[in-house]
Amino acid sequence: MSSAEKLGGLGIIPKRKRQKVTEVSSSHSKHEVRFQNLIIFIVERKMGSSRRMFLMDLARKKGFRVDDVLSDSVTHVVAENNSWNEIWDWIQNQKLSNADKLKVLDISWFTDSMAAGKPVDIEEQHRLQERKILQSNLPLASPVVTISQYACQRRSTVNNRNKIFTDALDMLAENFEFNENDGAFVAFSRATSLLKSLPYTISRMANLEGLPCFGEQTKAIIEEILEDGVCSKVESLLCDEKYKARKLFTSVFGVGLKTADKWYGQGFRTLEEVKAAKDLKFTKMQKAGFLYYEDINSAVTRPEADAVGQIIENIVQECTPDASVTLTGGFKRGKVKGHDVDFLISCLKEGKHEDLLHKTVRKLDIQGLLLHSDFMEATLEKRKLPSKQYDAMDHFQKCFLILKLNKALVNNRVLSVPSVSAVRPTNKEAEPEVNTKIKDWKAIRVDLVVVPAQQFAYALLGWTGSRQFERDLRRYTHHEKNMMLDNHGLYDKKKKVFLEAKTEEEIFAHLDLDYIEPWERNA
Ligand code: DCT
Ligand code: MG
Repeated sequence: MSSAEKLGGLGIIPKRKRQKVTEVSSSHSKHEVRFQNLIIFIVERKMGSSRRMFLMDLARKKGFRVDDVLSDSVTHVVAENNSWNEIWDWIQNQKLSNADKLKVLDISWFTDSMAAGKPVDIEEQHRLQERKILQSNLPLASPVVTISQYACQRRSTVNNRNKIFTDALDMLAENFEFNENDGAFVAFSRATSLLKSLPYTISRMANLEGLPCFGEQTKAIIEEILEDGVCSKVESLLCDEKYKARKLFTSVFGVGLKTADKWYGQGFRTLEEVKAAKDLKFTKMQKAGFLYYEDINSAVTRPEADAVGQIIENIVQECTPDASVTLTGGFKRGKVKGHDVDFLISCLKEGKHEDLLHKTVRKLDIQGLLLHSDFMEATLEKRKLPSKQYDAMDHFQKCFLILKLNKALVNNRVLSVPSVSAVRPTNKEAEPEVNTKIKDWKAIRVDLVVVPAQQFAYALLGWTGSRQFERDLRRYTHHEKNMMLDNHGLYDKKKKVFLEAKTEEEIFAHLDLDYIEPWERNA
C-alpha cells in the first residue's frame, strides 16, 4: 500500500479534495431521535459553518438531537479549536439560566460518540482545555497558544488529531535514527511529538505559527502533505531497499540495527533468505524471534495484556504474597494495542525480591507457559548519580519473555489448567508446535522488571513512557531545574541530595510540573 493510500484512509482529505465533503445538505427532520436525554449544540466559531452543518447532519443521522441555536434545552456544547475559557466567556454572554449545568466538551467527545454510535462517557480528555490565548484573531490561524517545547508540559492522549503528519514524521525520524543522524532524529521526534499534543488538526501552514519544535525541514514536510496529501520523502523511503530491509530484519525479536545492517550487507533482503542461509548463526533470542514471528508481530490487545497480567500476578503472589505486579508501558497510557506487555514487580519489604524473578519465571516454565526468557541481572549495587544520557537503560533486574497465552483465557480471565500438550517443561524452542493443527495459544512478548520499593515511583514514571515523554522529562529536569532524573531517582545538583518520592505525583511536584496523567503521556 502506498503512503498516499495509508494516509487517505485516515479520514483526512488533502486540501484540493476537501471542499466536497462539506457540501452535505441538512435533512435532520427524517431521522428518529434515539438518545432522548441529551441535546447537542455545536459551536460554529473556528469550525466554520459548512463543517458544522456536516457534523450536525452526521449526528442526526445517528439518532442524536442537535439544536441549531443555544437555548436552555441544550445539555452538551461541543467546540473545536477553542479553549475552555473562550467558550465559557461566550456562554456567559448567552444569558442562559442553566449555564452551570452545561457540559462543555471538545470535539473529541463528539467524534468518539459518532464512532461508538451512542453518547460515550465523558472522560477527562473530552473536556476543553483551559488555555492562554496569545493571538486569537489572526485570519486563517488556529488559536496560537503557549505550548511548551517539552513533552512533559503538554497533554498528549491517544487521540492524535494529526496522524496524517505524525505517521510521515515518525517514519522519517526512524530512518534518521537508523542512519545515526542524531540531530535530525531529535528534531523530527520533537516535531511529531508536538503535533500529537495539539487539540486541533493542522489544516493550513498558518496553524504552525508560534509553535515550538518546528524548523524548515519539518515545516516543508507538513506543507507538502497539506498540498498533495502525501510526502515524497516518505514515498521514496517506502521503496528504499535498505530501509525496507532494516524494518523487516529489526521486526524479528532479538535483531538490532547492527545485525540488520550486517544481513543487508551480505545481500539478504527477505526473512526466508536469512533463515535459509547456511553460514548464519542466530542467538537464542533470534531463534525464538523467528519461531514466533507471526504472533509477536501481530499486536498485543488490551484483553490479552490483562490475561497475561492475571497469570503473572497469580504466580508472583504464590512466590511472595506481599509482592505487587503493576502494568506499565503503552497499556498504562491507554493504548489499546502494543508490541509487548510491561510489568513492574515490587515488594513492600526490602530484600524479599531477591529471588522472586527467577522463581516466577521457573513457575511459568513448569506451567508450560514459557516459550523464551532472557534475564538481565541488576547492575547497580550502590546508588549512583542518574545518567546524563536521556535514553540510558536502567539498572534493574529484568527478564524479557515470550509467553504462551492460552486464547481461552482472553476476555473471560478464568485460569484454566494448561492443556496436556502445554504441560511439558522442555525446551519449547525446539518444538514445532507453531505448525500444529489447531493453535489455541498466542506467543506474547512480556517484560518483567523488579523494582525496590523506594525506587518504585521513579521506575513507574520511567517505564510508563512514552519514549519521547521520558526524554523530554529528563531534558527539562536537567535544563530547567538543574537536577538529574532516571528510572531510579531524582538528584538535586544544587542541594546535592536525592529526592525521595512515593508516587508519580510527588515527582512532578519536585519538578514544579503540573501532573500529567499516564494517558496524557502519549507524546
Ligand atoms: N523504557 C525504559 N527503559 C528501557 C525500555 C523502555 O525506561 N530499557 C521505557 C520507555 C517506554 C516504556 O519504558 C515502555 O517501553 P516499550 O514497551 O518499548 O514501549 P511502549 O510505550 O510500551 O510501546 P509498545 O506499545 O510498543 O510496547
Ligand atoms: Mg510496551
